[in-house]
Amino acid sequence: MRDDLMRLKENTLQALSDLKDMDELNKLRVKILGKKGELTQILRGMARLSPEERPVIGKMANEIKDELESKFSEKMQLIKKAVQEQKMQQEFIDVTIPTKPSIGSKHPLTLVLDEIRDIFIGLGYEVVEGPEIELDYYNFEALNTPADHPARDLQDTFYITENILLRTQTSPVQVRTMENKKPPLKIIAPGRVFRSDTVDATHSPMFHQVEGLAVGEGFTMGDLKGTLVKFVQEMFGHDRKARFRPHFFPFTEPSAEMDISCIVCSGKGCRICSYTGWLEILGCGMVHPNVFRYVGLDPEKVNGFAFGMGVERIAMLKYGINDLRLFFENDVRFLKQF
Ligand code: 2NM
Repeated sequence: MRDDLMRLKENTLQALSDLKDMDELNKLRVKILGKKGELTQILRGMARLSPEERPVIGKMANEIKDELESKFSEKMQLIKKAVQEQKMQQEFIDVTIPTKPSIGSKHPLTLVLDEIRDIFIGLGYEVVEGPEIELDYYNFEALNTPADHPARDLQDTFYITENILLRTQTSPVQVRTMENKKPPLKIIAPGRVFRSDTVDATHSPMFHQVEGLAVGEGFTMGDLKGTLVKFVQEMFGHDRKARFRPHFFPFTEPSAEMDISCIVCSGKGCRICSYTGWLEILGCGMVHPNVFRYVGLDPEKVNGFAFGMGVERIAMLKYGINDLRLFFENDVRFLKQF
C-alpha cells in the first residue's frame, strides 16, 4: 500500500507537469482526489492493515493528499496565468501605432493657384469669380472681339447655343465686374476655361487661367510692367529677369507678351527654353478703349491694364512637369510628390 501511494504520487506529479489545460486539470483532480478517485480507492485497503501500520500509512496518505492538493492549486495558478498572458497577447493594442488615415496633398494646380492668388492679394487685388457658361456677349463682343473678328477663329469655342458658350478665358468675369463696380478697382479672376483642342502634352480642352485687371486714372505701361515683374519675381525668384515683346490682343492696345529668364539655365540656353534663354509666361496690355465703352466707362476719364496667364503652364515650369495630361489623370504617384 505504501508503494501504491508512492506510485500514485509520482504518476500524478508527472501527469500534472505535462498539463496545460484547465479542464484537464480538473478532470485529473477528480480522477485522483475525488470522492471515487484513485486515492480513495487505495485508502479502502486501510481496513486490511495492522493497527500499528494504520496510523503510519494514514499519516503518509494525508501528507500525500496535502502535497498533491497544493501541487494542483499551484498548477491551477500557473495555467490561469498562462491563459491570461495568451489573452493579453492576442488582445494587445499598440497605442503608439499611428491610427490617423494619412492625409492627402494639395493638387499642384491648387498650390500654384494659391500662390498666384496670395501674391496679387499682397498687391491689393481682390479675387472675383464668375460663370463658366457664358454669353457670347461677355466672352467676345464686350471684349472688343465682334463675330467677324479674326481672333474668334484663333480659339475654337464650345458653343452651347448660338449665343451661349463655355468661356474661353476668364475676362468675361472682369467685364461683369466693371459693369457692377465703380473704378478704381484691382481684381484677378481665376478659373477654368474651355477650348476645343485635341489632347496632347501641351493641349487640353479644359485648363485654368488667372486674368488680372486694374482700372483707375493715369495708369501707364510702367505700372503694368512693375506689377508683373514683381509678380514673376515672387513666383520664380528675385533674380529673374523679364522682357516684354509687342503682341496683339483685341481687348488691349498696346499689347505685349512677357518672358522671364529661363528658370532652368538662367538665360544661357537649354532644352526647356528652346535655347533662347527666355520663357513665355503671360500676355498683357493696356485695356482697349472699346472695352471701357462696352461697360459704360468713359475711356477719356479712366484707363487701366490687364493681363492673363495659364496656370498649368506656370505649374509645369515651376515643377518641371513636361506633360499637361498629368494634371488631370490624378495618378497618386504623381500627386503625392507635391
Ligand atoms: C490676356 C492678355 C491681355 C485681359 C483683358 C481683360 C479685360 F477684361 F480687362 F479687357 N481681361 N484680361 C487680358 C489682356 C488677358 O490674357 C492672355
